[in-house]
Amino acid sequence: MKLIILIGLVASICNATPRHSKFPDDFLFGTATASYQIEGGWNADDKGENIWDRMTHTRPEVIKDGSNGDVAADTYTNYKRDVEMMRELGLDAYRFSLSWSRILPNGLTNKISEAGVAFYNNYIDEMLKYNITPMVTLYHWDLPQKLQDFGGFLNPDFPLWFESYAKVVYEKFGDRVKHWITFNEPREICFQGYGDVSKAPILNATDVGTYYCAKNLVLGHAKAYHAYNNLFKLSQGGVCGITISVNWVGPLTDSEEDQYAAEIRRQADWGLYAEPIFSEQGGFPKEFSEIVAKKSAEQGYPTSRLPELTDEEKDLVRGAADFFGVNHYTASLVSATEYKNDYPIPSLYADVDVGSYVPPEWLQAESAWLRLAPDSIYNALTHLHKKYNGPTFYITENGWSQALEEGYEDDSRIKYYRAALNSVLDTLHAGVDLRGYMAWSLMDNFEWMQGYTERFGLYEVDFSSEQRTRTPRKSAFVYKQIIRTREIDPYFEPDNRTMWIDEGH
Ligand code: GBH
Repeated sequence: MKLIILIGLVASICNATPRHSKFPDDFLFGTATASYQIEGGWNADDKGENIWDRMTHTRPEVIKDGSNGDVAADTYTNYKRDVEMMRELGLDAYRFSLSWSRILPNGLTNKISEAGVAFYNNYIDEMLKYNITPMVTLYHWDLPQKLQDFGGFLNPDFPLWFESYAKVVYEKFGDRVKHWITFNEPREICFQGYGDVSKAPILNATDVGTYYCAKNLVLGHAKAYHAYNNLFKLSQGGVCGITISVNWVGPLTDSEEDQYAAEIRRQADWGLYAEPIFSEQGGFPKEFSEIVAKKSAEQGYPTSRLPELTDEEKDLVRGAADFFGVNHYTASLVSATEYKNDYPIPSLYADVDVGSYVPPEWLQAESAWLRLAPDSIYNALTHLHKKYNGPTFYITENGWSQALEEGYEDDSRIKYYRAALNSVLDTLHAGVDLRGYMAWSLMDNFEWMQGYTERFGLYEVDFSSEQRTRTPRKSAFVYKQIIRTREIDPYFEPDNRTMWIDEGH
């Protein structure tokens, strides 16, 4: 009798939150990586130097373990093993990025590297042999150094440089690549690279770096989008979008002040890049623009530190995306008055002027900024869905870090992926047009300023071995099972550590 009551109780708890239980058959499951983080071959053949080569070679002290991506996971030689891992996992898709200076050693199109193009041709063809859909990012942070010498994203010609590079790429690979992403994470490029010191080129122009970069970035994106639409889409039939990092930012309390504070923070974090492209009215986010304009005037600037887009520029950028790529990892709660930090004045976060709080009960990853925040995918995507009138989405990154000692047993990563994928199911159930999910990452790689001290891989990489040996972690088996069955079994445990390739992959 008691047992029956217990079973009934357990069953009713499990049913308490009704879930959309299966992923659609055509939902794209994949993993993601980025060129500088995995490729190595930093000076192979005629590859040109990029800003990460330059920074890690001249300022190794800015990287936690003094390391660099000179060899990384050596995908430049191991690309067939990468594709074998994709087959082991049973991936539908694989997202990776192109190294601009591997294709155009000087950044400009006067010289195209045959060896660089051949490398990507081989990588892509190897995926297609096994029906794995390539999803290609044109820019994941490794700008040709030559272009940085001219100011990089701050040069008004940046949009033209990017458009020319994009045309070369569509021309070379567009017969086989049907999913294009222009930029990975504008905020990390502009704020962290130009407005701060946490990504190359560590410019620390806190006053205007982020904002000038944002303008040229969205213009460059729009030019590359239109180049695809006007010159390639008809014959190649693909889609082109952009990936923006959207961590959930909610109000700490229900008060109007906190809700407004959260909105301002969202406008500064991702609205700067999403609003000009996806909103109906176009241009930079309204309230945040007004704040920056007002502060700039008080600070004695002749014009707002956040430049305006002209009407013509607004028209060029508005609607310039076939899909919205979302990189999502975590969440925070924002307060109008509490938990404020000191920020340099003027700077983006001084402009935003809100406090932010992370509940200690949210499970902490190895990365200081990363926690498992409940329902954060659902919260972020349903918010964007409403705000921007139901665009098509892909989750282009989502993942969890552990310390390098942790090895095979990555139960916290498994917990994170299950929670995230349940949130994806809730998002689908809410009617959001979400077409795919890319786990970050296929394998351990160079984690930017953290070097090799934080590991995001479904596969562990032995960076001390010549072959950069890749070994599946427990999470790899769990993800494989989810992809195969199209559902999340909360109790699934792999039998042993031996990987295999299913028939048909
Ligand atoms: C992604 O960015 C990147 O696209 C990918 O290359 C990277 O490997 C992956 O995340 C994992 O980090 O240290 O407090 O200054 C995710 C967004 C935003 C996460 C900046 C790290 C640093 C916060 N990133 N954040 S802090």
